[in-house]
Amino acid sequence: MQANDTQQHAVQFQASVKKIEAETWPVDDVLALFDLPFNDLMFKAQTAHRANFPDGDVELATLLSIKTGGCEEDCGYCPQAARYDTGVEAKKMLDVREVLDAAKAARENGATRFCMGAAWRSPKDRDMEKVETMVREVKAMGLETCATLGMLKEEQAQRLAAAGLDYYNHNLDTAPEFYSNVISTREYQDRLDTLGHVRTAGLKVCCGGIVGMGESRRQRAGLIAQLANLNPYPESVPVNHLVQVEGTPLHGLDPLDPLEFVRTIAVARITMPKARVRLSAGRRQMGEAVQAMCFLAGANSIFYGDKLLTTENPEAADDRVLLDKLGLKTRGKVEAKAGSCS
Ligand code: SAM
Ligand code: DTB
Ligand code: SF4
Repeated sequence: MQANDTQQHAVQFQASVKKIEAETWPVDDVLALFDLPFNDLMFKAQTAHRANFPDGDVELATLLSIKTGGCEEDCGYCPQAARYDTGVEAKKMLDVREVLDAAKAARENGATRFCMGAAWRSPKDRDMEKVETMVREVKAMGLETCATLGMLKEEQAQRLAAAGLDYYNHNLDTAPEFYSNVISTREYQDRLDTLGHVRTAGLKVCCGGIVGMGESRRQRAGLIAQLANLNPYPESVPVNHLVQVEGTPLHGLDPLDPLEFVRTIAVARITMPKARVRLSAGRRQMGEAVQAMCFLAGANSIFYGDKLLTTENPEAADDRVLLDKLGLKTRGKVEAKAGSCS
């Protein structure tokens, strides 16, 4: 090959790499996965799952609402928005001690990740110190730490990273073109900006969305494409089934076909093969058979504990029975560290 040919070849190669980086998963390709015959989709998802997670274990993550209710945002699905009459009372932030007690109980129950959620549009600078203490001390117990506090400024993400936070959860929630049907008080781009600050701070990204909000299959594919095209894609992908709460604008929608939820999990697994795909909100309404199909489709993480933030989750004891029935191992138990908060 002549030198010129070689250079031209290198330029062409670079261009094709750039294109791949720019959009690894066009929406049409993701939609084509959704449209596969169910068994073909499940086979592809199982193949990706086994190749990337040969142990096949399930991660147990426990959630705690550290600041409940009274939120100024208008997310149409959310029982914690102050403007909807849902019966959720606004409370002040928990004390560090209460959070550590809950983290200890989660660890004793077998959880390896502890996720602290706050009903904020974004944390106020005056709240940061207390949250940092929570993160530092939960981390010292040997648990992986995750927080979901709303939009972050770059400096806030850096502070959380310095406190020892492992993951930051911030969801894209839905496809860009459906977003304004659900939320008006912040933009899709605001969410992408927060995710950028989280990455720059060196935190791992936990980012997913909600299905069953009246979106089309193409829009579900649009959400997954957005997530899969993040570069790199999130380490953790929570797929929430809308929990319909009376008083929220999305209450009373026709329920999503459960097989469509299973398809969404499978497509997340195929397009983000190394991510922990979390079967998140909505498990209580799903029943065992649908959950079992979700595990088969590649879900390998759950929220574990009888409460999500404000709504019910299956009892931990029932989850242990289900995992046992399915012969699913859980991710290694955290051993209590000597000298850690007890
Ligand atoms: N306030 C912060 C925020 O919005 O980023 C953090 C907490 S917020 C409750 C975290 C996520 O929970 C939302 O982005 C949404 O994906 C999910 N969520 C809230 N209400 C839900 C519901 N009723 N059903 C399913 N998922 C829900
Ligand atoms: C996520 O994606 N789902 C969790 C967690 N991240 C914070 C929250 C689900 C909330 C369900 C409604 C509630 O309990 O208030
Ligand atoms: Fe507030 Fe978060 Fe609920 Fe939206 S999802 S209303 S930001 S707590």
